[in-house]
Amino acid sequence: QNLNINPTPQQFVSKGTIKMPTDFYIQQKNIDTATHHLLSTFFTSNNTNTKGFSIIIGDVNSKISRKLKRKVPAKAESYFIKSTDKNITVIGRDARGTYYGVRTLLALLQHKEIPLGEITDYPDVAARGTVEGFYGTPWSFKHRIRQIDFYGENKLNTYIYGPKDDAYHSSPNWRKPYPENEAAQLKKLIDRAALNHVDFVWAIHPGKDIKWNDEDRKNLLNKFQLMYDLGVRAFAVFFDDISGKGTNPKQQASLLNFLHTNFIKKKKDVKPLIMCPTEYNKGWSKPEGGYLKTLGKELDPSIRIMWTGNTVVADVDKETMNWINTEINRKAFIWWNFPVSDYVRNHMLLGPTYGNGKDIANDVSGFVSNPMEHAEASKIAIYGVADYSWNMTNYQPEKKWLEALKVVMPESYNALEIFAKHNSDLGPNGHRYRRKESVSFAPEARAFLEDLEANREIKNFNVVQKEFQAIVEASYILANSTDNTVLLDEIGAWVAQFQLLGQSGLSMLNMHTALKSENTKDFERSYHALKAIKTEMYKIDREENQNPYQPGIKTATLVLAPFIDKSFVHLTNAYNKEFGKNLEVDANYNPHLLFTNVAQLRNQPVTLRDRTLAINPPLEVINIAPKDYFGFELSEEIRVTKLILKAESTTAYKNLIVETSTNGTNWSAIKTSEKGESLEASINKKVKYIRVINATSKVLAFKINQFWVLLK
Ligand code: LTM
Repeated sequence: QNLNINPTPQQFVSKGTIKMPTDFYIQQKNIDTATHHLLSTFFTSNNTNTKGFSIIIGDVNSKISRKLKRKVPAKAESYFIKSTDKNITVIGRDARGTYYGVRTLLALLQHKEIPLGEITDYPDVAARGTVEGFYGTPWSFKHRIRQIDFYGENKLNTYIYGPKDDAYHSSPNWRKPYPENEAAQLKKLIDRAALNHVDFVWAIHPGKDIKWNDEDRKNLLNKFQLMYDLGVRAFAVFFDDISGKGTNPKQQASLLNFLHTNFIKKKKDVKPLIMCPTEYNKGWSKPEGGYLKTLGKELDPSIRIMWTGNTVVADVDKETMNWINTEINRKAFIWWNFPVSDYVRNHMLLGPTYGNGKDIANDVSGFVSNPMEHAEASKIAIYGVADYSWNMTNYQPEKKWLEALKVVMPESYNALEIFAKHNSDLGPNGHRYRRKESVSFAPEARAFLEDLEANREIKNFNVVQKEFQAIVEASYILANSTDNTVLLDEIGAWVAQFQLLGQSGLSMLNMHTALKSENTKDFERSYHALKAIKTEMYKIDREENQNPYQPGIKTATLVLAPFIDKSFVHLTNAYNKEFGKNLEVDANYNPHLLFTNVAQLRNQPVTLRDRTLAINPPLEVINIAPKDYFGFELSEEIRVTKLILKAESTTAYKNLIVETSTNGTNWSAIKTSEKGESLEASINKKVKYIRVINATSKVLAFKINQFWVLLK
């Protein structure tokens, strides 16, 4: 029997069912405020009295049958439930275990019948949840409240608060207290987390400007105390994405040990520290520098060290864990960079949670997901993370994904499934992290194109037509759904784009039908309709989600959109040939290339918008060795008018030279000037190559916030 509970309980021995009683008699023994509150959400004076169906709830120290207490696993946060036709007993190993037992109990009481039998349950991973650690607009108060409740519902116990764009989390304001209104909201969140048995871990990111002196040690202690006063009982220190003095592992370890001794240990009620290292993935670790080994050796053993895997954005497996755990002398705390989309902001990542090894439960001290700026939409992935980190070996990505869709949209989940299955991949990106998309439709698209290009009868025409119709209908349903308007607010622009894409697919099919029956009037109408739809899509892309990194709204980019484009091009060419016409065939691609020898930039996408050619700004610090360069190789000699570089710190500008070339061998330097925070060059000549080069003999490390050239 499937209990339909997330996360999936470790063991359930079924002994049939009984009809749901109407009245209950609740005996609460040794339960805390959070559990008491949770019980009060279901059991009220309307459905409880001493003659009702008996439910006994307590922990292993309560006065409950010893025989039953022995069945509670000897693991933190575990619980045991026995349900018979006479009564139900819920026993937790500890306060959180009892809370989780009650969560399960309430789920059992949601149906017409109560499942009888025994549930023995515990989490595989100690710390499970999320790290709000992305760049971009931090989640709102309303979203955070919804998240924390969602974590409680899904037995996630950790929310690490570390939004990169919270001024009081990072430099230079980490030293300052939160303004009163923000502090008041944080307090509410911390209280809400306690009510959901979620550890609210407040993270600080001081490494950009930290001074390794007593004053900054005091500043840190002071800020921790302020957060403690707001109710925080768990802390993290992040040293990711920094350069310069702050990256020194000995100093980092010494500071963290200082905080451990002078704050964590003294307080008695605070959890062990969590830290994010500067070399937080294998790709960036330089064993010769001994960074990780130093942390491993010098950090107090209780301090947990975060790790993103073999690269910044990666799935982790046994090998990943073996390598890092040996380096740091402890079990790494996984910071999983999914479904975070701060480096592909024009995409929605709504696919299943998959890719991590199912055999690493004993190798990690924690597993948290870094989500999207879109909190509600991220719940689809987080739901999977809850199950994966609780019951790893039994984790089933697809099943959990379908369940998650139903949880976030209880009415319109079928429409959401159509939308989400085509909006999962990230598109090409600097981290080369990709996700499956349009899995069941991909073979249909391939077969359709093969038939089309071979000028054969299209065998699966109806299947493809049905899919496009479903896309249009699903988009209408979603756009007008009322069962999760918070989600709709986030995905609305993508849904509008998706609907247009579906409509463009239908027009493409009409073009095919018209061509086959030699109906030029119908063909041209559908051709122009498709072009008009594309214009509307272009408008949405230019008007919505205009962030400075990856502006716009992209939908179904892995399979559907290229499929429609290819078919459109093929059909238009065939039509032009057959009827001697000259209808325009769109080729909306960027012919220019990135030109660099910097390994960290090699996969960075280049975008062309109007006449502006830009590198997609990476979020990490880039190390530019002597003579290393980055720039563009144009498709042909083109007049370039202007070059702009905006780095996070302007100190590197004096060490950089802008050069142009017509052949990639002979270079001429262009005069640059510093204007405000930018390095600018006025060029106004025809070139094929243009680059910025490190003209010094030392490595330059800086973040590139903007880099673009203007083409004439
Ligand atoms: O991953 C880590 C440890 N740090 C940052 C994150 O803040 C960011 O969200 C992700 C994804 O872009 N990459 C990082 O480097």
